[in-house]
Amino acid sequence: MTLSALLLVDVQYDFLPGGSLAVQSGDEVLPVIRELLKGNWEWVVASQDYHPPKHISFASTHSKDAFTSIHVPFPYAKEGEPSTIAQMLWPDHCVQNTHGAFIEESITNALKPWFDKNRASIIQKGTDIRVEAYSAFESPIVQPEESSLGKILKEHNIDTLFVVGIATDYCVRASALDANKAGLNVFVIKEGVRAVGGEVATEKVAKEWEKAGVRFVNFEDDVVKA
Ligand code: VGL
Ligand code: ZN
Repeated sequence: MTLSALLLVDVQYDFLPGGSLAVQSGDEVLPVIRELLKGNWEWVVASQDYHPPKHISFASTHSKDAFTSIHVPFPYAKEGEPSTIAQMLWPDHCVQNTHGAFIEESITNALKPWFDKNRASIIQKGTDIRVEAYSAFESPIVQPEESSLGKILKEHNIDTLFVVGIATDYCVRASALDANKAGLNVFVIKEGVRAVGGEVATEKVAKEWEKAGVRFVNFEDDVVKA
């Protein structure tokens, strides 16, 4: 038997139109996600990018321009690994306890029945001021299957994960790849994701997913309804 969970990646105000790191057409994922939340899932997880002020990924922290890249120390480097990593710099976004960090209201409301049934969880990430965390599995700090999300999914015998949210080329990309590494069958739903880098970035990520075995499917595909 297949047990499926739905992962909503960072459906937060700062990634939606009007937000500090707004993704073009990001709001188009909202009706798709509301529809999916009417489905029959074993578990629903919402990830929340949740940075402290002065986070390492903020351009302002380094007095640099956003959307440039620098090298920063990586405190979790293992022996023999480089002690610095490339870090893309972003506008301040999803700062803890600010409006931009909230999960969008219609999605929050649609999640309520799942929490009432005790079949949902929120995973906060990027809470360590020193490290970026694109993946809901908190990569690269922990192994995907050992992360809190990995444990939740294992506990509930989930073998299949459907993924939607923002942004395709960062947090959705990393979360889907980590889910695949954790041994799950992973389906990303096209209509339910949008990329910072638009179509070009989406195609690049789609190729990477294909190589890894992550499937990039349409909402109407039978597999989504199953
Ligand atoms: C994300 C950039 C910075 C994302 C989060 O949710 O894809 N992108 N932080
Ligand atoms: Zn972030």
